[in-house]
Amino acid sequence: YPKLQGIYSALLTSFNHDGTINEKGVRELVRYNIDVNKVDGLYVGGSTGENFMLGTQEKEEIFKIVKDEAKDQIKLIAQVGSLNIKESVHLAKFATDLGYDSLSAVTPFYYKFSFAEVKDYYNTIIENVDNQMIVYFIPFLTGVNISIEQFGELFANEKITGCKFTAGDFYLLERFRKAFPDKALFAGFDEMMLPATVLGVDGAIGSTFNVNGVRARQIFDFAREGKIKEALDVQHVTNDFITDVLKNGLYGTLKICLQEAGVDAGYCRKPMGDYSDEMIENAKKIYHKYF
Ligand code: HMN
Repeated sequence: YPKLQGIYSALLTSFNHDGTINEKGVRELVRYNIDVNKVDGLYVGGSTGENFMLGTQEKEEIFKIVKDEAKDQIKLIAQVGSLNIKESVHLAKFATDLGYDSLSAVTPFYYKFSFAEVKDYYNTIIENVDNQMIVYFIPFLTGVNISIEQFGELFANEKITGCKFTAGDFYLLERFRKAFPDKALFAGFDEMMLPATVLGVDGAIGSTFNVNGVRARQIFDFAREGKIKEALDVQHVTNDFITDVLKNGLYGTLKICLQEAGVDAGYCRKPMGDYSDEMIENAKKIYHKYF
């Protein structure tokens, strides 16, 4: 399987006000990421896609629309992880048949699964599909930690080819890089992209790249060229932006920013709340301050 690398937006999902998928909006989000953010790929069905609040058919629909819009212009990763492993297996086949370049699955969460169970989950999802798997490691939301030794056990399956590392533990990140130089390692926290790049990640997957993708690429490229001062200057502006966005509500603010940029990014899905007038005002100000 080809090794993935570069800048990937964790794709937002555009919803109508009633919570149904806004197909036109999803297409516009894909186009904006390709044409304006100039990403190398998209991570579809992740946290940012509000995936864990969706039904199976809705997940299928999003995978279909995104592939249909992106064609082969960029790489596509389908996040298929779910507590319903039958659904994961089904979606893994579905996305592979559509031509997705890789699968990814969040570590199974909520119940305290043993590592043996986590390992079996990954092996089961990937078993009957001709595709690769990127482990989605996000301990602050799942409560699931994986040690270097355990990553080694997962990688005993050659179809498991990488990790999306959404954690601030740079010691673990460095140990991972040293232990698995050939595995695709993606940074997951946009606000820590510079240090992660210095430690040798192959790319980054982030929510804020939907709006701030151009700066993300600059940080990545500067850091890889050893131009740390230049990279840090861009990271500082990026983190001013991210701090403002997080304060105002992450996904909603990104969507309102995109609306200011002419993209029909729509609403968030319940249980996420509606936009208040104040939130909309703030988000518009944020957009025009940084773009
Ligand atoms: C996804 O699955 O949607 C993303 O890849 C997750 C990604 O790591 C983002 N994490 C979350 O939204 C929880 C980050 O881009 C994050 O939003 C950003 O660094 C701001 O904190």
